[in-house]
Amino acid sequence: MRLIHGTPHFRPYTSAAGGWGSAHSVMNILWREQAFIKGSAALIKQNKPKGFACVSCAWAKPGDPHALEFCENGAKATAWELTSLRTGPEFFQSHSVTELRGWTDFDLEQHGRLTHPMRYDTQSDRYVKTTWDEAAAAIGAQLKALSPDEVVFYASGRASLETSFMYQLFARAYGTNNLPDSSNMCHESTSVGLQESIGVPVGTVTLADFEHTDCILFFGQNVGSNSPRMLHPLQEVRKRKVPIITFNPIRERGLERFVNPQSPVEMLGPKSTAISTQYHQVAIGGDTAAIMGVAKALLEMEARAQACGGPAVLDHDFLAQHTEGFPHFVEQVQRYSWDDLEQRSGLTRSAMEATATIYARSEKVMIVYGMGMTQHRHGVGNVQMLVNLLLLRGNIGKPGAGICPVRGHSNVQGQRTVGITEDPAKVPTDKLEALFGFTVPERKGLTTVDTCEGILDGSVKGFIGLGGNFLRAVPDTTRMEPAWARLRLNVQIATKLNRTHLIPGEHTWLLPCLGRIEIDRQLGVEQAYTTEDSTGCIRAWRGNAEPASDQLRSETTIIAELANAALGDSVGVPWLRWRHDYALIREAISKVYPEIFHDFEARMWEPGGFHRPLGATHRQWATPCAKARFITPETLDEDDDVSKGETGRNVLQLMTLRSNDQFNTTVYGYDDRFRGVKGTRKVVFLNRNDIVRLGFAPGAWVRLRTAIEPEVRREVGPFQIIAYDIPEGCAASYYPESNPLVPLWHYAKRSKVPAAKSVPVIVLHAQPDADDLDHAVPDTDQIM
Ligand SMILES: Nc1nc2c(c(=O)[nH]1)N[C@H]1C(S)=C(S)[C@@H](COP(=O)(O)OP(=O)(O)OC[C@H]3O[C@@H](n4cnc5c(=O)[nH]c(N)nc54)[C@H](O)[C@@H]3O)O[C@H]1N2
Ligand SMILES: Nc1nc2c(c(=O)[nH]1)N[C@H]1C(S)=C(S)[C@@H](COP(=O)(O)OP(=O)(O)OC[C@H]3O[C@@H](n4cnc5c(=O)[nH]c(N)nc54)[C@H](O)[C@@H]3O)O[C@H]1N2
Ligand SMILES: [Mo]
Repeated sequence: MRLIHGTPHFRPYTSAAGGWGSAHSVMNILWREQAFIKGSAALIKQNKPKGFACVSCAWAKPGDPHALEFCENGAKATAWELTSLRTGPEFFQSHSVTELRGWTDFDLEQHGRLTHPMRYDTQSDRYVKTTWDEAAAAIGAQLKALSPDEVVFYASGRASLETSFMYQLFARAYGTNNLPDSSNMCHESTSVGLQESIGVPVGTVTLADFEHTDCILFFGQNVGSNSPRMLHPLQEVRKRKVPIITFNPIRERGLERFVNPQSPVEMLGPKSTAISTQYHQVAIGGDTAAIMGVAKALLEMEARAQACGGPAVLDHDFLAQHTEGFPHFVEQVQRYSWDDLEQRSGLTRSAMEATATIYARSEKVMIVYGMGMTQHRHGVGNVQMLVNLLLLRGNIGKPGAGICPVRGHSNVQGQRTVGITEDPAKVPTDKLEALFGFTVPERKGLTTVDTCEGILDGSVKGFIGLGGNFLRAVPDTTRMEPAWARLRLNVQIATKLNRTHLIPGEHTWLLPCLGRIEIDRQLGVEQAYTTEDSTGCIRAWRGNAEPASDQLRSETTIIAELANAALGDSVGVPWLRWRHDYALIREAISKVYPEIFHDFEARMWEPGGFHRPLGATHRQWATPCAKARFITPETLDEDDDVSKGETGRNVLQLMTLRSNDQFNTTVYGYDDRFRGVKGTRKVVFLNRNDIVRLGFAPGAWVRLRTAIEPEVRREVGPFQIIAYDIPEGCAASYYPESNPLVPLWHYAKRSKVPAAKSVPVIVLHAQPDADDLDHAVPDTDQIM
């Protein structure tokens, strides 16, 4: 079943990000989801005090919001949740699970919101209606029969602080630290890297810093699609003539030009704002070398300044007083010749010097970054190199400066703050034990990659998913699916049907929950809940739309009831009472984390919320040496995997990306407007010289095969080649379609984030599937 498409085509996108294209795209999805009236009413309250928090990304919302405080993709996420379409018991009666496995990600979710609790029935191969009581009792009994270390409690990053706190308490009271989450595939390289370097696991920049900064460096983050509300502060910054220097293998539209779709003047006039003042198309995985190059240029400038008695380029006072490891960093930088650095980064010496010149001239520099840095074998090293660059001129711990990881899911940072982590050393276990009268298990739990390994080897037998689409988001999906089917217990708390729900285990339950935009009434009282954004800002929200079905329960209620069924009153957590009044959960949170959450109930309603305290923002470094640390990678070329497989010039580095029409595994449509792609996702972007050199032509159908560990066949396709402005030796295709290419073991050292941005691949000739021919693209040669 295919619901949309139109004729696919590729045409270079020449307009700015935002603008009429964005407005048009929002109208389209509101109509398609039949959510025009409900959706439009909701959008007015999006990201407003007493309104609801956008369910899309984690970018900060201002305390004094604009009249319409949402972006194109936030509006799509709202329409997606408020859709009038439903996936109820009749739907499951008409479609077997085997049949549904043949549906696309788009078609599955497009069918609308789940409405009833469902149980998988093996005999009929269908989901059948069940009751909440039956589900809770059966799941509770299964959990009692399994040993705690065999069960995994996964969290995608949307659930509120209240739900997340309760969820980790449930897992730990049950007896395990198996609490993997989506950040294990995302910004874990940040949590590990920043903690080691500056003593905090999160970014130091707040929205206010954008008002003071005088230079922004932007690495590997696609702001136009993935955090478009940030385009507003960026536009303000550009109006002050502040330089923005971007490092990205491809020229992302949102990083080039922007028209604010909410400004009538800009929409009707010819003007757009140029975002990046320098744009460096670094090779995939070449950032460490590029930053080394910038540092090398700075050291050379410093030497010249010293020789002629000019003002210092580096902040020597800061380096002496606040840092450790600077001499070793200098040694390492000096080890590399400009030739080495040019070759590894794919940039010219003059590009790196041009960055250094602006950097040296600026007093308050911030660095913004995303998955282009963290999802590499050397993801942690990448993050630490960004810190090293900032430390050279004291750019952490003063207004307008700092490090700014752009988080993904809207509460992914917050769920970690309240204890969702596999590492018990990161939670105040003494407080949990004193308050709730149970012993927190000492053994470290499983991360996402560990969980996959456990599923493959059979040691993980039970899985509870608090949101997400685990089996589609993880690496090596072709290997994972058959193993997943051996799970004894599979419980999925979700809003829409996705592929993870369609590989049932022995006992499988699909539990539909309220979305964040919906009113959550408990004993007649509308509940509020809280989230933490990418800038460490915590605030309260309330849903404002009527629920999609009267059968839906809040995530908090569902967890309380499962915990009660599995544990009863064997621990001192009043699960059932908490379910009815979320203020009680907040009270518990503030007892466990008083430094962050004191006076929680009052402060959460402050306009703009409140910030969690972060030592690094006032130069108190919670590292073992009480200083900020230069941590320098020992080599530029840490990704030595290529030597383990195919070698030579036919191996390309593949990055797996999001289109402008998806939220992770949720596919809103088949267009990637800013990259000029319409009507298809089955494409691979290649440099024209590589296409010719490898004996292909634009528009050719190919398969991609992983070029490491050749004994395991990892392949995807057929995809069509698009000739694109991407560095030679690099390739790009869409996530999650290309996840089967990422070997499970191919993850960032130390953080275990799958290296989804550097997969060595080779390209093979292929025939299109019959179905694909209907959607073949006539004009693939036209792009860029
Ligand atoms: N609309 C929408 N919003 C989202 C999401 C979504 O899917 N849709 N997902 C959310 C989530 S969970 C997350 S984590 C974020 C993800 O947001 P991003 O961090 O922007 O993630 P990606 O789309 O994977 O894009 C990574 C960017 O890094 C670049 N890149 C890739 N490899 C390299 C490299 O080696 N070096 C450099 N310098 N750049 C590189 C790519 O060209 C691309 O521009 O967005 C969140 N927001
Ligand atoms: N190859 C490759 N793989 C990647 C990435 C990549 O760039 N490349 N990115 C990685 C990243 S950064 C991330 S964060 C992960 C994402 O991994 P996940 O967080 O596991 O996946 P999502 O696609 O965000 O989950 C979508 C599902 O969440 C459910 N859902 C939506 N809203 C709610 C809600 O309010 N409550 C509940 N209970 N359920 C809800 C819906 O059923 C929907 O189908 O993927 C990772 N995988
Ligand atoms: Mo993410």
